[in-house]
Amino acid sequence: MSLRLATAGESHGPALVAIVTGLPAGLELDRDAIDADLRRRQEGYGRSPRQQIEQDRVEVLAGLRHGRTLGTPLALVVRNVDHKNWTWGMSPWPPEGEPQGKGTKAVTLPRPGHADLAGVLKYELDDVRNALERASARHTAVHVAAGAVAKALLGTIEIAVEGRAVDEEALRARIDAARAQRDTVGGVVEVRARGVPPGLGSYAAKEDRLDARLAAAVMGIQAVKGVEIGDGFALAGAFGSEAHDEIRTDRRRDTNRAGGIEAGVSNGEEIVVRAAMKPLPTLMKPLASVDLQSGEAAQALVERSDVAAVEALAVVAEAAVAWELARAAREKFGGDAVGDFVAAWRGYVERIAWR
Ligand code: EPS
Repeated sequence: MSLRLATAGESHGPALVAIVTGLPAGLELDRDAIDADLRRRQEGYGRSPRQQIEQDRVEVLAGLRHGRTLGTPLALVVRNVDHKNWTWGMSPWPPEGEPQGKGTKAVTLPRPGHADLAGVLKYELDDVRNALERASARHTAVHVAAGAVAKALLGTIEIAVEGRAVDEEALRARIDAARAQRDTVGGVVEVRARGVPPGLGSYAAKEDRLDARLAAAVMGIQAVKGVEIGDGFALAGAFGSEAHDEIRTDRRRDTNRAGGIEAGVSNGEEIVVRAAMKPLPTLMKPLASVDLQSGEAAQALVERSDVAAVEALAVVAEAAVAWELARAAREKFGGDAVGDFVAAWRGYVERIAWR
């Protein structure tokens, strides 16, 4: 049984869309819980005025009846309220009438660090907007909605996932300093998953390894440049005697340097994933670039943007980790109905006597 996610949507287009397949039937979803995660993603310190325009809410178009999944594809939508200012500029069909609102002029000033230059070269675009709209982290909203569904599934087998920004106070001071200098900053987030039984993921093939899958899921989030599991990079400088988590007679550990994963398989300890986010590439004091139309030196595009989105990343990374753990749990415990899924999990944790 395999959980799959497909998404679509541009930052200033009509809506963001996700289709989730592979959910068991009978899973109870809570609209308020999904919307609460969407709100958490929007609330972080240092966000752009865009977050006052958007009031992200999930709509469900298919796969759910009276709050329970049908075991059929689940279709989720998050509307872009700001689209009302871009109806001409981001019209899916050739726009009618005079150009009006935002996005009417082609963008030709690629920002170092964004998708702009690689996008126009790769896809033969004459407007940077055609690259940046999909590359935008706006799109993470719908991943958070899907992550909330994954967390509901994980909740049935007593797994809880939580993300947070590391050193929040220092981070906020850095954000204030960056804003004053019309600059941007990044930061580090950490996601912890409690209650993960031993045995999710597999060492049988590298693409099955849970750490590889979590790293890919988190690295796939906009602006993430580094991911570590447990003590990660610090382990490279440690002696073996300082690096591993000794096994007690009850098969648990007193330390968790491995971050809950050994040989690509969960070991029953808390899973700990950290991600490093680079500073955002839209600077109000722009970096050097080229005007793609004239070929002349120019300053990069300046448009409304965030100073930092680290606190948002904590929520998005939480969703990504939850998604990947839910996928691994579906593979291990299967089941067409949620009761089958839970029964398989219960039988397994009883067999290995794990609590
Ligand atoms: C983003 C640029 C900004 C961010 C956006 C991501 O958008 P805008 O230019 O419309 O202000 O606010 O993030 C979101 C809209 C969001 O909901 O997270 C970018 O270039 O990646």
